[in-house]
Amino acid sequence: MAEPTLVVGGVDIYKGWLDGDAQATLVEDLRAVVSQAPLFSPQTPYGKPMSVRMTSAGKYGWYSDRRGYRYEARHPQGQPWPPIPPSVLAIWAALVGPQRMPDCCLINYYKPDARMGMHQDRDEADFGWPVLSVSLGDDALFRIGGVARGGATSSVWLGSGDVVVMGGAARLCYHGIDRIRPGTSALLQGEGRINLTCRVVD
Ligand code: MD3
Ligand code: FE
Repeated sequence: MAEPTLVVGGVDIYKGWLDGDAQATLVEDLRAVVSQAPLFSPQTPYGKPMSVRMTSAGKYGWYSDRRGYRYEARHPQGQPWPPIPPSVLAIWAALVGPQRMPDCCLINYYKPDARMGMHQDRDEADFGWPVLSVSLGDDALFRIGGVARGGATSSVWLGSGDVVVMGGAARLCYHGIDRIRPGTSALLQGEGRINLTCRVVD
């Protein structure tokens, strides 16, 4: 398996894993997903809309409303989620392995003022599988802490084409996105950032 460029808080970061052509192909494939499964703003269990807009591909999509955080087999409009594009699965196969493909590819879209508060990813059944994340578009300030809320954190800027793999002890670390830096990438039409997170759910 490939060696990460750097390891921050136990998370493996592959800087520039995707070249410009690969990034452009991904964006095209994701636009096709979004045309079938439009972006929406999930409500938190506390009733506030999230600032990040989302949709998913795969067997399950991540969803949230007043009833809580969970995975759903259908988009809120009722249709099944589109399949995960082969361009995304290829990244998973290269960095996680080909034995088991992810059940969900969550697509997060950040406008310049969007952020994601510190949280754990714990809605999946088996934390033995890593989460893989792909950054596209503007740079984002990523923050990672420990497995308990509060305590020391480390920050790192993620740029377009960077891939992050969270496995082992890091799988349950608190993490979030403090802010994005608009205008740092020309990949997308206008400002913003896309993040993909691939997860095994069942
Ligand atoms: C560290 N997304 O969708 S990806 C999320 O950039 C999420 O949109 C952020 O956190 C984003 O849940 C961060 C990097 C990431 C994803 C999952 C992790 C880091 C992680 C799980 C455990 C530890
Ligand atoms: Fe997360």
